[in-house]
Amino acid sequence: MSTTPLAEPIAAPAPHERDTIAAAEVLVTSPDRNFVTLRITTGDGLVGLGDATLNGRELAVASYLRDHVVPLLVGRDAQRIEDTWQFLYRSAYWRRGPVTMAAIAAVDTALWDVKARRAGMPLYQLLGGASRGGLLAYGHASGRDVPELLDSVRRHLDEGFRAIRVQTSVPGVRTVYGVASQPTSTGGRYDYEPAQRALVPVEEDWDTRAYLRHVPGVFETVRNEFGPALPLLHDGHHRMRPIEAARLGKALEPYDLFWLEDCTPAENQEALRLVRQHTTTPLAIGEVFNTAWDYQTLLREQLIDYVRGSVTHTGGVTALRKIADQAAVYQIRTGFHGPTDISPVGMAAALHLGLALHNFGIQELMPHSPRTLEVFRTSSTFTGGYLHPGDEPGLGVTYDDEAAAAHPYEPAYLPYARLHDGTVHDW
Ligand code: EZ4
Ligand code: CO
Repeated sequence: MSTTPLAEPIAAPAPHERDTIAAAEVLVTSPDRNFVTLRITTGDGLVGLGDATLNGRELAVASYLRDHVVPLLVGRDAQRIEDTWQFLYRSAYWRRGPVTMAAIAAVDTALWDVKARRAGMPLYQLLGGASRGGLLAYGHASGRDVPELLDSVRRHLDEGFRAIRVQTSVPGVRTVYGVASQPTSTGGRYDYEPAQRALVPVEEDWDTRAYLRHVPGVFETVRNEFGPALPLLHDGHHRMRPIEAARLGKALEPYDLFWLEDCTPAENQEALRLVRQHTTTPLAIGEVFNTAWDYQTLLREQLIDYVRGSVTHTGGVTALRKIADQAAVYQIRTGFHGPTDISPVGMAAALHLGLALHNFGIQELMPHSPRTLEVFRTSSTFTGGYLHPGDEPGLGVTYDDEAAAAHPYEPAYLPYARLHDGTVHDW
């Protein structure tokens, strides 16, 4: 009897000396808000950056990286991005989760930065080249009353925004997600910044029935004031039950929203079936998702129109690109999360990916404060309503150690909400 000889194991070639990861550092800084950054240096001194910021849980990711990932990276081949991703994801045994996936994202993004710098190209060129001239961005207008909201929309138009998210206060509710406490930017921070520096989270209140009564009239006013063409968006921030979300989507149909975001808590994908049956208002979801599996039902059953993940929280460029490609099969487009708690590094990665993807839809933009931009110097631009990552090799972001050192970590938390009877509600 003859037996087929088994193939001998074949090892990948050892990395070229210059491509070996020589160092990986975890950098924590707080220029107006906390950021965690991974910096990888190769044998020949090329540097790559990755964002690992998880708002309100920053030090958990810093520890995950410092204690459990950095020791595994040193000596590995910086060119092998996919292999490193799979190694970090599968070898941990404990899969998924925001801390793990933010840590993997930082490694992945830093390695893409290195690879693009090595190639002497902006990252979007390695991802297939530009599919468009720039990325349509939306900003956050809000108001404590309708006149203040209309002023805020006007100010965003003056600043160049060509798509606007509208959040409004609600009569009878003291504090509402997305509404700035000041009518204008103050202290270098953008209008609405949910995380507060404190040792415990701030408590807010909530009343879904009051919200549902109020919001459609606000959109009617905004639509009448600014005409039919301006793309308007709204974030429900996980506060509604499915039937409530369905009702809001239906009530907003006359005002032609670009999207209704996070209308129900995101972990129950099946909830979107009910919402979808009742409304043609486009739906966006996923800023708290961290893997492709969180989108599985939503994409396969075409229950959403926009994928809200971010490079920072979904396992990096490698993973978010796969999600976007899966979405493309169903004509679902991207609308990546872009709050200030995603650092300029994470933002740059999103811009390179968005520029290259065919099914890019829109990009959220909460401008970073001047102090943040002194630590993270970025080549990205915002002109005429469009974002562009710039044409420097890599991501186009550098990290200023000296500027960063002036801003040590400070505990900060997102708020949380209680109903008027004291019950904790989704925030
Ligand atoms: O509450 O980024 O669409 N944007 C949002 C954000 C999130 C924060 C959480 O860290 O919902 O304002
Ligand atoms: Co949101």
